[in-house]
Amino acid sequence: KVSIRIDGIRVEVPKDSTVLQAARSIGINIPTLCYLEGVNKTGACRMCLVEIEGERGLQTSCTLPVKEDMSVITRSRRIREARKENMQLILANHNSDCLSCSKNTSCELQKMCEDLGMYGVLMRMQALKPVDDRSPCIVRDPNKCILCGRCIAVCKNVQGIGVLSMAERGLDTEILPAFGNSFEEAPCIFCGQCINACPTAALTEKSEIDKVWEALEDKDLHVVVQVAPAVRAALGEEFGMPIGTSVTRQMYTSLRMLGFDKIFDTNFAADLTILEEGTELLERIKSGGKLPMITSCSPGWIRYIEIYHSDLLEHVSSCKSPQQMMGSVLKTYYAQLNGLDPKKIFSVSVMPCTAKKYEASKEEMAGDHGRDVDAVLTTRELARMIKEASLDFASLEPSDADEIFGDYTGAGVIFGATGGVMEAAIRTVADILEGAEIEDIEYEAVRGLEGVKEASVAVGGLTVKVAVAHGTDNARKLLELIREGKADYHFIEVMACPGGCVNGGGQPYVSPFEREKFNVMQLRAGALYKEDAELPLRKSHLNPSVQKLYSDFLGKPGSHKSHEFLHTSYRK
Ligand code: HC1
Ligand code: SF4
Repeated sequence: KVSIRIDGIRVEVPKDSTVLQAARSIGINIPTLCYLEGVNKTGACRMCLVEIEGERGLQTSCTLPVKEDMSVITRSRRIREARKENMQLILANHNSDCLSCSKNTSCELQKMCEDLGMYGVLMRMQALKPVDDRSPCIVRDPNKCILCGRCIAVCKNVQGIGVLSMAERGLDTEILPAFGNSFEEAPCIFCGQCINACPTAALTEKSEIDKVWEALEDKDLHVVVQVAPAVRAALGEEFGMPIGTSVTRQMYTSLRMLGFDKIFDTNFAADLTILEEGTELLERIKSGGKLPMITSCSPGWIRYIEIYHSDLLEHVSSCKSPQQMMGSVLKTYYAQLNGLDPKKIFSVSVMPCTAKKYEASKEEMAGDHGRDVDAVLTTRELARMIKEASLDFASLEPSDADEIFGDYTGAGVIFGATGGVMEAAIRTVADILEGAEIEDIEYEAVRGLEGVKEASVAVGGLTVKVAVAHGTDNARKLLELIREGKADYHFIEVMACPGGCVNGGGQPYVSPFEREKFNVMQLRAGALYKEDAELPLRKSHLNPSVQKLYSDFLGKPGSHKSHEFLHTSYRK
């Protein structure tokens, strides 16, 4: 420990702290736009300036290590003026059209202007630079970028990808994919982690809200919606509810009030995925197929392995993701069942993810019926639609999803947290291997936020070895083990985003202060595990509606029809 003084207050902090961290530990929230705990540590924005007694210049507290007995001053006329001057420089290069900006009221720059009292400062940029909306998922507006570097840091240090960098100099400086490429060419995996790290609206998802409103208003279309597991664990945050509040049944009501004809749940398709994937795994084990088999539900992850490790693609399960399985089943079986023309069904999904927009647009995710999924909204976009429709979300009466594609088990719910797909798979595979109903179904070893998790489960005379990775940099570690022949696992779960879908690139924005105060991933995951524990059925193969889909339409898991509608192939 080191003892220092901050504005005259004695404080003891760990010796590897920065002055910024020390100040925050006693409730002095020194302002900063570039620092993001665990992600980005720079002195780029120069808002966190402090004085050190006995030293001359102002220093950036985010990069300044504490020293025994140092005396820090965080507020003085000099500091206030310097911060304001720096803010003026930022604003001279920022399109401050706050009222019509998608980050209005959740923008860190806006809030900091208010905190600093930047009243009466004229904010007008000279000339606007072109906005890059060439990718299917991410829009980059250089006129909103304040060059904080958080997006560069999360892409490189957290995801291990590194497609973003600073280009040009002086007033022309921009952060963008190398050589001015589009995100698609970069190549970016569309995980959207950079969007979540951005303090302003320089990076946002490509909105499909208008497309969905248009479909909802088209009397000729039958508009169905599915909602991903992780959405329910975070949507409430957009309406002021605490992080970790589950809003499943209010969410269904809101979708009905928005005008969707049927409300379905991706959790149903998650159960379906377990049957297909579990069957594929057992088949690979029995017949000496490629092992370890790796999950295929996270589209950011699929794009990552397709682009960066395509030599290992044979390890990936051929299952489409639950989003796409649901889309495909709705335009075939559901259409048949209800005498609907698949071309008149407009299928929407609500996802915690930006890469799902790309997944739904892939050529291989369509058939005679057209696209499996016609439009993908992020959790944030759904919240915006609810606000546009003036619904008082918190006071909506809870209701249920529609039969039969709204029926699910606890195994489907936990897909949204890292380790959840694996746990769901083990619950089913273990019962099949054991030939009996196993009662103890909480597989704690695959839960939690460790980067790479391992477990082995002894069932039916076989020891099934599994591993789980979340965040592509952790996935890379497992891929390297496979390449070196050192990965003797049967099954690996990979999710592109750290924490899994609960922390997807389409989830509600969390401010840096909330990130420091709460374990956001754990709280959101907790909401899913709680819902799982409260459900009467918690194993995918026990879902009676999935059983009905097999008996009426698909035959059995892994059948010819399943392969036609529920499986896919990959791009080398
Ligand atoms: Fe996910 Fe999935 S869990 S990928 O993380 O397999 O996005 O929530 O919908 O498709 O079910 C995301 C979440 C989601 C799929 C499922
Ligand atoms: Fe990097 Fe992901 Fe952002 Fe693409 S979406 S630039 S891969 S952080």
